[in-house]
Amino acid sequence: MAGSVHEGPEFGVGDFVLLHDISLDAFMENLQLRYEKNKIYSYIGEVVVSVNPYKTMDIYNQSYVDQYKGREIYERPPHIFALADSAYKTMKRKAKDTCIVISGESGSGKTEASKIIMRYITAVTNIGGRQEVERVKDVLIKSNVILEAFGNAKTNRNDNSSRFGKYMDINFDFKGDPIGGHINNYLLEKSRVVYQQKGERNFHAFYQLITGATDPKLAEMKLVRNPDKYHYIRQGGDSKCPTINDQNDYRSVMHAMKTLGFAFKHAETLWKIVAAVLILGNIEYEAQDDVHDLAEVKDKQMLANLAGLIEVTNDDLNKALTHRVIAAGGNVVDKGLTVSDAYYARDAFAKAIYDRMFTWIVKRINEAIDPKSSGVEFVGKNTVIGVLDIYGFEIFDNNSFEQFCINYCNEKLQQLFIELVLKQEQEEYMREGIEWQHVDYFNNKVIVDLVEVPHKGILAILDEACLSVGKVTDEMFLTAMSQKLGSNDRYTCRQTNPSDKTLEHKRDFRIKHYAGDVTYSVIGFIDKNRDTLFQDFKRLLYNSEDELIKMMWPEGKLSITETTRRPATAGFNFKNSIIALVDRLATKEPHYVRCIKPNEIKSPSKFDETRCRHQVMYLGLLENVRVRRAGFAFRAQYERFLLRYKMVTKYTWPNYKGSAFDGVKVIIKHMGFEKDVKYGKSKIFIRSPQTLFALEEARDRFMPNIILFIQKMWRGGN
Ligand code: AD9
Ligand code: MG
Repeated sequence: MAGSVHEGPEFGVGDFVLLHDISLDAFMENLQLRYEKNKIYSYIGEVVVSVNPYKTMDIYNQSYVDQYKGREIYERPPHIFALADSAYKTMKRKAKDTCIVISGESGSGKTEASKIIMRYITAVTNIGGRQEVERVKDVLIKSNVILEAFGNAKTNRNDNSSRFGKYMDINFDFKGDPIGGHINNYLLEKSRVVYQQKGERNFHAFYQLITGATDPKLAEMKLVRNPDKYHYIRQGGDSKCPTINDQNDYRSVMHAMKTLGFAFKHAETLWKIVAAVLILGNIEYEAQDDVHDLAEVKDKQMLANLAGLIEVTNDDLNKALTHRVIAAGGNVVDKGLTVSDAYYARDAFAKAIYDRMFTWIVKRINEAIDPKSSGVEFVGKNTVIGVLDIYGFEIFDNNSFEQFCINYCNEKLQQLFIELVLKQEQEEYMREGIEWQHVDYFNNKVIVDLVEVPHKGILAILDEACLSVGKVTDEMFLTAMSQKLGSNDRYTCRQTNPSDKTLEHKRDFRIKHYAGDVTYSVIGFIDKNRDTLFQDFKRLLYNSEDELIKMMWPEGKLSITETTRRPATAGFNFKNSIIALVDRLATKEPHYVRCIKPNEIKSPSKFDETRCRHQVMYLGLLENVRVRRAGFAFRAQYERFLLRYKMVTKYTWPNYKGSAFDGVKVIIKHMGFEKDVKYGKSKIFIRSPQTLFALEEARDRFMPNIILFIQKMWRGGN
């Protein structure tokens, strides 16, 4: 392995800050060169840029762990281990909470990166070999297996795509050993439960159950071992995915549940819910008669099977699937559903029951990893490293409410990134007593405000539309939005007048995001934001004989007259959870991994320049380089600097007698770099990359002499 961040010209520059020319072209050229030379990691200062290799790389073994452990970032070629180590060191040495924010589009390698970080942390901790700590590590790693089974799916972009956002805190004791953690999950893509696009699958759990469960178990659940028999999991076409072994994964999930201490009965219920969703998807309706179009379940046996799985009575289930109880003027009345309403209700039911199960699983995992119950003796301050693996910016052909939420989340994270990177730089200069220069950058606060400000933001306008009485359509919401936001230059309404037959009827709006323009179709916004599940289903599940299902639906206890208050909307909840997340991240010292997907075909050798360029632009990487370059390209503590470069002058080699500060000054003077550096309280700051290059080259030149010197010493000593 080459020595330092300066790996030699054939690999380009390891740190983009060291580019001679800061332009998008130069950035892309370097990124591509490095990728082609199998250098999947690079830096922008302390930010790691990672390009998905789409092949197994032998760069995560113990020898790599040893080479990065305890080192400073610039001392070794770029690697995600260096970032993990830096976060860990800050946490341990300064007893400061840190976080690692991983971003990038679907399939760019975020989840893999988060797992590599976890593995590094488990590899460098618990030197004392405490058994309780080993157990905690095992539990933390196994929790992923369960979460991925229920929250990941094959999509057209990624065979193992996380369909939820995840933030995980890992808690450490004063020795720096992991003692537990906590997970927050964000917005599971529950629409997938009832619908998948061509080429995509439902959540892995469905296929795991069907291929992995034993024959008697399947028979007990009234399932057959053929995924194509189930409407909810066959819409994408192919239920098999060559890179996934559902049968083995089922066993791993069962094993992981055991390791995490899930009660056997609870694990059974989870699979029964998965089975129930499969059967629910096959429930069909027919009209009772020609006049009313009132829905009736076609297959009564199927209904009974479903009732058996979720342990409710046939009658109650039948009623919930075909009727709605409504409170009208103090009276409670049963209203039959039309066939199309009944299908709508069925799908809403399937989504809600799965979503609620996922939330319960996260809660249960949190109990298993709770530091207080980990059994590790807990003394002194407990610090955390938070790892955020969350959906990247999404621009599809058709963008809806989900993309709107995801992109809003990315705007928030981008804002935090800009503020923190600048803030960190500013604070460091202040700490070191160095004059700060103002840097111009695009502050995306205007876009965040457009979405989230009270009363006037898009989410507020949407909530207002959802809460108003009478029938509100998506188009009415669009009109209201355009009236209030018409003058905002980040917003464009693309609605056309439906009576003008010469035009295609458009019901879109466009937002100028920091990452580019995105057009959202307004269709479905009201419905998705309201996210209503009829009280009938909640009551049904609350009355289940299965203790766990009952526990998942406490609000089913309320009677119809008690539940007139509308539950908070999906947008409102999402906004609050993201604001809380950002607040939480802001209190920690951040580290960033920016992931790039090199091509659309999962190829280990194709660098699709256009696609990569686009990602570099919307991740704001060039801006990041500029911010970093505006100040000083490089900085290092005096002791470290002297140790690394003392061989470049005869005055400092082999040992300098004075202080490290004086030694550094001798080197800089000798090399003629005085104009390019500033001396802080504990660090030297170097303005231009060329100076660092020259130092590294000088070091490389003197290295052979040093080896000779050491050999001589050895011989002399023997
Ligand atoms: V999504 O937004 O959840 O759809 P991610 O999480 O960004 O997406 P993921 O980590 O799942 O992507 O990576 C996608 C695939 O790329 C993995 O399943 C691996 O096959 C491949 N990958 C990613 N990173 C690495 C790596 N460091 N080494 C080898 C990798 N393969
Ligand atoms: Mg992922």
